Amino acid sequence: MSNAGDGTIGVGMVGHAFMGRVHSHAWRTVHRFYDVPLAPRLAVLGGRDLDRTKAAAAKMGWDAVETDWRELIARDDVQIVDICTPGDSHKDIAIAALAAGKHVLCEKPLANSVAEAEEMAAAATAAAANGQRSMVAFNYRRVPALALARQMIVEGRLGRVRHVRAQYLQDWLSDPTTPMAWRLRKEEAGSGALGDIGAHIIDATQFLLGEQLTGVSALTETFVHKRPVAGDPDGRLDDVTVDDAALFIGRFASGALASYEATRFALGRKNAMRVEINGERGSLAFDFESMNELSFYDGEIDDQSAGFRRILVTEPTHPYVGAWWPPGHLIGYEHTFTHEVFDFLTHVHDGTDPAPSFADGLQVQKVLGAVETSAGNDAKWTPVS
Ligand code: SOE
Repeated sequence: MSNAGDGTIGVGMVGHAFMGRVHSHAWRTVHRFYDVPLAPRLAVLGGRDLDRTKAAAAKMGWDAVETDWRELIARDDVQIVDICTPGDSHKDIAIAALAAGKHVLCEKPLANSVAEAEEMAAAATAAAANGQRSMVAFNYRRVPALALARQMIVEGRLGRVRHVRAQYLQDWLSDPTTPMAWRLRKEEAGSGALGDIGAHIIDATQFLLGEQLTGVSALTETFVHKRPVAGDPDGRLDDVTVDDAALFIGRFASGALASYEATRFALGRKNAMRVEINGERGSLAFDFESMNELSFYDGEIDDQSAGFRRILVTEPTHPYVGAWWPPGHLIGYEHTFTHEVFDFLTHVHDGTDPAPSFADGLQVQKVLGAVETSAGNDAKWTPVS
């Protein structure tokens, strides 16, 4: 679906903080590096404050602004709605955009509850019958090294998977004087480290294995219960109402066992999204802080040379890499979002359904819900349902 048949498609993005900035970079660059069937036009930026949204639009290259997302959705120059807001608005914006005939890209996690995610998945399924596409922005699936890992697993290089070990370690909240933020309020974020970064490793591991978690046992903890409100002259403290860290174990449908850790208190770890997978014939290990590398242990090699070897995932034949630089020149975090919008635009043009779908986002939400239920019941084993 492109307006005026000129091979372009209008994007309206709601939210212009961190995710808005990196999504804007993706929409600006994708057709300058990939042969996309539809070139995105950065038509409208949505934000609550007019002056701040105008400044953000000027800086990030958006043509117009709206301070009411309902007006943004209604515009004829918008065919794709990109949701880059906190989770408490995802459902209302996505369902309204789908009802208005738009395609929808929604940041993770899909919603703040299973019930909301169920409504969104149902709306997306109905809209797909009308040719509308929707996708959840779990960008780590589009790190070339993890896309390669998925290919290797599909090719059988690991054989049957027995262990999944995933961590997402950050430390930006380790200092108790770090002020309150929307990510620390349950009514806005839904949960803390669990939904913010735990969602990423749940989606990434289900993507890598091509199957779903069926049950979990979990612990969560809030280490700092009150934080200063930025700019408050009286030094007012506000309540942190989400988890600071989540640890859980899980079982996949195939019987593979999994362990997960999500925390924003791992002092010294800045964005260490890590996955290790052990199969009967091989193992793979990845650390986002070395995002252009994938470690592979080939169990088929049984001589003195056996050991983990580093694959530098920068060859033009590696997933997504060919559009960028010569081997060894590396890419970064922002490139994974360009990969994401490239795939989304291709699916919109081809009339096929992107992944992760809203149904995939619902599955992640069900795992998040099971983790919270288990953690609230002394780590009781809890089915994902
Ligand atoms: C958390 O700080 C955060 O910004 C997440 O919200 C993003 O999804 C992740 O990619 C980087 O860290």
